[in-house]
Amino acid sequence: MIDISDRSAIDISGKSIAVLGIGRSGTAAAKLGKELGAEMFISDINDSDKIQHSLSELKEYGIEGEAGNHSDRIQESDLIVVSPGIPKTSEVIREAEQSGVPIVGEIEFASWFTDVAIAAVTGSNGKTTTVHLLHEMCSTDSMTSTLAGNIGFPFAEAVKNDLNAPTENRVYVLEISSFQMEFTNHFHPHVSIFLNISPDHLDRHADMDEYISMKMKLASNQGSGDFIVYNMDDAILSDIFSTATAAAIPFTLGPDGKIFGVNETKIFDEEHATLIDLDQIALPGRHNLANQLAAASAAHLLGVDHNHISRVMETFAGVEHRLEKVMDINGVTFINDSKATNVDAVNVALESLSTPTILILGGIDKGGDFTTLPHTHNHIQEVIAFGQARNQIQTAIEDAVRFTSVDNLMDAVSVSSEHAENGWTVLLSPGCSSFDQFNNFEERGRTFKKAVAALVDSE
Ligand code: UMA
Repeated sequence: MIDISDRSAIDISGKSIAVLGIGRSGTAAAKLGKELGAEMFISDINDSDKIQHSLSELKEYGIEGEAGNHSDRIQESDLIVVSPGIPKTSEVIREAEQSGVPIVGEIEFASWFTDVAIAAVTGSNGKTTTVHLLHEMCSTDSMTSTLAGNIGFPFAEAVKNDLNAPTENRVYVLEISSFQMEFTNHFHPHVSIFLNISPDHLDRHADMDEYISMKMKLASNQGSGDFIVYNMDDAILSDIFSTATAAAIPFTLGPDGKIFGVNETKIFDEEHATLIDLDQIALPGRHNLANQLAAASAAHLLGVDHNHISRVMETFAGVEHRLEKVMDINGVTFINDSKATNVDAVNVALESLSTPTILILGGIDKGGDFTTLPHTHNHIQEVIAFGQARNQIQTAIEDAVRFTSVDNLMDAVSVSSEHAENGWTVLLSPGCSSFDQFNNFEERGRTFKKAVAALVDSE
């Protein structure tokens, strides 16, 4: 077995390592380990065409694997690397825990092989927008930023690329989910960024306390010289970080942020110099202002010039699948917010709109409460629900607003276009994960956009 207690002494060369899950993370971790001289074996409980395709690609790379079951070979390895989608309650993990083989997540594994500074963003909502903003802010003449993690580009792949072509003055900007923190020991961001905490993934984590404690692991190895950027408007975060050992840097939508403050008209810095006028910021919405402040504070700590930070704020218009305007058809605006996989994100999307709205919800429920949506947001005219959670959503919505149940997203788009009136918005903000009908939220968002485009073609 590999002794992982001392990070600086970890040596995987010649050791046998089993990787669980042949998705993006698992594939990248297996290739990274192979590159570093370990004997890699990869295993997936499912046996789809896609997995078979990945297996043959990995075989060409010199990595053996299996699909359809997790064999005993896993428990005989020196180390197990787990993909984020595999819960710690799964059978294969329980067996591994009994056999005593050390288990780490893909993020932890990758982090052993780089000393590049890491800025890691977590939170229930806004992570994707914030990492994109921070990545733009850290892409300067003197700094190279690599964006990786939960956004879909595995950290292990980024680290492997850098082994082959190391770049000076690099920073890794990582989006980190609670799943990715389940098996970490030494993972150590230089700057950790905590956006907000609200109920999410309660189908995976035992309860809210466990969910919060997974997120907090992001800061557990930080010490003097490191920074925790946190949202002091969030009661849970504010409570936790008032006693942090790493320098805690609060941001807020008010004037009292540590690095930047906000008043009615502008964001200003510690010297009270204007960073930017609020009406010059390209990305609308108060929730996005919080994301901008988080990214700007982290960028400042990483040494980025304020002129460059404000230039990014002036030009950054948003991220695909996150409140993305698709098009206007006959006075109806279609918005793709497929990245909203929990009810809190749906609330944020609805708060940013004031027009009469048809809300499309559905997918696999993650323990969210849909009941309050039509009562909190009076502009909802109708809820259309699709997929596995649609009956559950119907029960929650009751007769608060018009309700239509459909099989799939394509049907939801076509019903919405029949029901929407001039001046209305059709918002896909599903509040659920996508895996009942799609590979991921990106595929769900693209399907929505195609279905909307098809409405134009059919006219
Ligand atoms: N599997 C097993 N054994 C099991 C259970 C599952 O082998 O007991 C297999 C599955 O069959 C599957 C693989 O494990 O083939 C699943 O791996 P994965 O779900 O970790 O998929 P990846 O492609 O590696 O994607 C992961 C993240 N997925 C999840 O956290 C669910 C991606 O985040 C991330 O972009 C990617 O790594 C790159 O690092 C997606 C996500 O939905 C976007 N994240 C959640 C969210 O944002 O809400 C947390």
